[in-house]
Amino acid sequence: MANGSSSTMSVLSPPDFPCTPLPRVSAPVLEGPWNVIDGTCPVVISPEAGAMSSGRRLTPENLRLAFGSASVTVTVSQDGAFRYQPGSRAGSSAAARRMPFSDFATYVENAGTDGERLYLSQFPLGPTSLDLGSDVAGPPPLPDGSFLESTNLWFGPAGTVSPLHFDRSHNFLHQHWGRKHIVLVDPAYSSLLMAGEKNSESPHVSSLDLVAPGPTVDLTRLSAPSFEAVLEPGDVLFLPAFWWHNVMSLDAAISVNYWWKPPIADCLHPNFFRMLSSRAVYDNPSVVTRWVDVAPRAVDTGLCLWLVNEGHTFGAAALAGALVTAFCTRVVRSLGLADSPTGPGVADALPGFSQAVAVIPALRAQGVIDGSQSDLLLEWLELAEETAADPEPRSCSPERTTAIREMVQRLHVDFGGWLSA
Ligand SMILES: O=C(O)CCC(=O)C(=O)O
Repeated sequence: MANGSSSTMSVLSPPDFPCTPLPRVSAPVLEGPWNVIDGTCPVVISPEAGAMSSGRRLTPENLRLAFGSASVTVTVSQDGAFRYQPGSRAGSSAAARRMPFSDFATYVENAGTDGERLYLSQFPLGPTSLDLGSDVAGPPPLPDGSFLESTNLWFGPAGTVSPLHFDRSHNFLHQHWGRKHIVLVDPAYSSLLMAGEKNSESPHVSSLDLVAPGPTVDLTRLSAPSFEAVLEPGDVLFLPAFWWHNVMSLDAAISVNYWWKPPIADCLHPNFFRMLSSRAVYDNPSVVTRWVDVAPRAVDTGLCLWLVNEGHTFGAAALAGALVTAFCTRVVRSLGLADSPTGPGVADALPGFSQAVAVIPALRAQGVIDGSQSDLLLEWLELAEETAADPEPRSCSPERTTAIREMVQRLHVDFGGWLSA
């Protein structure tokens, strides 16, 4: 197994699921990186490929000059692993400390590899925060029609670990200084990775802890095939949305990452469908457009039809169920039928589920829908409740798949004009 780690870092490789080295592009990519990148496959792009915009790489000295003694908030870990803590921002641990950047840089350069560790993680860069200057190497060009959502700095000592998690954005992780060991797991194996509860703050975080004392990344704890790479200075990792990753700094390291919204076609994974069946989507199906780019479609029954035709029955059913529930809830409100439910258990129920069911006879009585349309909406509300209750996306039997496809088609034909987020 590839292991470019310094003597104090180690990686244990499992006998059953050996790590595969990540593909690497080193030959010049004259026609741009998107001729060699597939939006669903991770790849490392070497500096010789010439994919980055030209410019200098960041060094600890550059950062000292840029930040000076400005106060920064760094996160603190007792064993080097910066585990997600509910209530804190993504990727951080509960413990945080404010200190002058210059003190932090001195700490990074002198830190040992065990005991307490500090990390300046996911520090947003840009004109409204700290701008490092236009002569710093920028990201490779994004695909046409895509725009950067955020740019972040990661600076910490050797032995720092960002434990196994996924993000819902596409990512270029550019290594400026030092090396990082990356483990990646295909989202197809999500059910083996012990993801956080889907309605929690951390559905994107695995409770499988790969960090062993040493510091060591212990891949024998992983019951899924994985890819690995050591990012050297100048390397750029294309990390597709929804891929699981564990990142360990082998040296004092500086990286900058660039996140952008992925097209929905790159996101057809169980961990995305699981999010589609979460309460956030039932509350407001249009939230999906904050996560992924659904263009040229909208969040409507046409998108559900597309999903089911692509073979993603669970995702199609989850989204269609959310659209029907949201539609019925809107009607309840506009007809002034809503009484605000309170009491034990209400917060756990799907938003407006019982009210949504109650509105259907009213619509029928007013002649807005006929009997078979009323049955269809009721069937959808039941399916919505069932899908939302599933902790994991289920694969459906062929009969069930056919039945759901027919239900989606009927929904699209009968209610397509009404049901959009
Ligand atoms: O470099 C790190 O520590 C983590 C980076 C990461 O998780 C990301 O870019 O998504």
